[in-house]
Amino acid sequence: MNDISPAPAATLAAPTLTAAEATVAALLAHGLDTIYALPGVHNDVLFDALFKASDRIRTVHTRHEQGAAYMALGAALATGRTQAYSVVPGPGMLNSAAALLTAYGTNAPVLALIGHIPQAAIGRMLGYLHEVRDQAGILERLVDFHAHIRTPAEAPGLVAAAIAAMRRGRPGPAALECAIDTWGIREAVPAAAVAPSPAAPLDAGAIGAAANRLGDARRPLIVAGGGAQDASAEVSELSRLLQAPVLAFRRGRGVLDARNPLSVTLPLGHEEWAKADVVLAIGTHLHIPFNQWGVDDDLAVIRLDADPEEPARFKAPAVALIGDAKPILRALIERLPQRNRPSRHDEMVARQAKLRERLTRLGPLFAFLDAIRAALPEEGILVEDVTQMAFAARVAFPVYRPRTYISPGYQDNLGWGFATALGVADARRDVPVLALCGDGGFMFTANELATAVRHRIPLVTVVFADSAFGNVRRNQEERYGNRLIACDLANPDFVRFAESFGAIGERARTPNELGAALSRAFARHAGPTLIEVPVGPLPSPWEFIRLPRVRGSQRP
Ligand SMILES: Cc1ncc(C[n+]2csc(CCOP(=O)(O)OP(=O)(O)O)c2C)c(N)n1
Ligand SMILES: [Mg+2]
Repeated sequence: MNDISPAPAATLAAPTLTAAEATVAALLAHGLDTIYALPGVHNDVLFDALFKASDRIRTVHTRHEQGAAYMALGAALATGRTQAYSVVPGPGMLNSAAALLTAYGTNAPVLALIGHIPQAAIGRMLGYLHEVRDQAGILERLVDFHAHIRTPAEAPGLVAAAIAAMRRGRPGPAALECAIDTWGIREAVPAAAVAPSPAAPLDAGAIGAAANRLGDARRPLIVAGGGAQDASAEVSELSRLLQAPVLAFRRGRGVLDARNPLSVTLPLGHEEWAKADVVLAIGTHLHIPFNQWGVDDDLAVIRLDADPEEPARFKAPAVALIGDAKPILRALIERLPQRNRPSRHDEMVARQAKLRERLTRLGPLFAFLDAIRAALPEEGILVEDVTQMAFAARVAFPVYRPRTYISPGYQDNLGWGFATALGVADARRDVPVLALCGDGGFMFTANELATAVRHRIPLVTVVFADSAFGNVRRNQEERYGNRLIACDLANPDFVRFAESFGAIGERARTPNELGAALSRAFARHAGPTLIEVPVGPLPSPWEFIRLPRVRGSQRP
């Protein structure tokens, strides 16, 4: 992990910089213009360097380290660009760890800049402030690339190596540590090297094989995951040529516009999986289809993934395409045998209408989602927390564009939503952003309302307040003989809570009231708004999500 070639020797012309200044200069050279951060003595010199560069890089400080890391994560997921956060070692680093874990799970390029105890004391357990056993070892488990800045001269090279590693193969987070007494060392520093990102060569043989399989397919299906987000045009074209439905659950939503009848969520995707003969899976673990719906030898699964190890993890693929989805799909489309397929438009329109009819069984879940969709402009971004409302949204909320539906993916990390949405809204101040939260999840990072007010972040947060970890409560009711434990919640008055921070607070009791409150908030687009929606027990969305095995007999 530390196999970084040393930075080139400084020339006489190189300016003298502190390690902190060199690190900030390297961030700037890579186009970063914001750092989410919470200060402390270990990083004072870094913050001083950020002060001096504040005309070029904004420092957005939060009220807890998890807020800083989630904001960087949100900004990365919304933009696809590298984002950074900085926190103190030990407790600061650990406070940010769940966000780093979720950045790993969502392949988000988040760079963590973590302080450290004095260089000479590392590993000696002398009881220094914020000392933790083997901080590097902890970080190495959470990220793919980790390094330690030991001198100013090596800072530019290490920043460049971290950023290159975050883009190479399967993208993801990286961490750089620097000791309290290293940040301020001054020496000649070479100019910040900008990491080139060479395009990976395409495997023409594999692309040709995939094109032939798909061209011959009787009933092809495309499954889009987070790795397909930047290949929306290509996925859409391939879907049209093959008349193949595109299934997305969480992180692939919006890759194919939901207004296209070939765009499907789990219920129709499940029906398609049962009948498909060839599946093209793009940037997804295929976790639900493989583990819940089953797979057999009559189904040829073509995997396209940035991670060369991913395709064979569960079952050897028919064809593996390794690399970025966009150029590979472009080449695949060019190689696709010409074949006129009958349009599935009318069939899919009818099936979509039937499904929407069934989804109305979700009652208030469906009606509130409908009101949100009507109020949120098509370029608006929805960030889901882990709540019944979001579980329903995954199957019932239409998403029109890529990167407009932000989900924690397989971590399903309760409480990430509000702070992550703050990062989304900070990085995309040009579009409306909505956080969809339950009362349980919102309170994980509700303190960051202060951050939203301080930095005037125009986020609109909807809190569905059922005074419960409602999803947990339903499980206890249905599966554990109604033995309710640890699931009831005492809430603040969320409207007054928001107002006490200087945010706008509103209460909406019906879908109509919610729609009106949302329209007012989006029109204001200034500072944070919190809308409380008091609800009772909600209908279960799980019949649309937990679907039965339809292929193969073996359990995995
Ligand atoms: C970090 C984390 N802790 C716990 C859970 C388990 N969990 C999933 S949903 C849920 C309840 C969420 O409550 P709330 O946000 O109020 O939404 P509701 O279910 O009431 O709609 C819990 C505790 C989780 N997914 N992630
Ligand atoms: Mg709740």
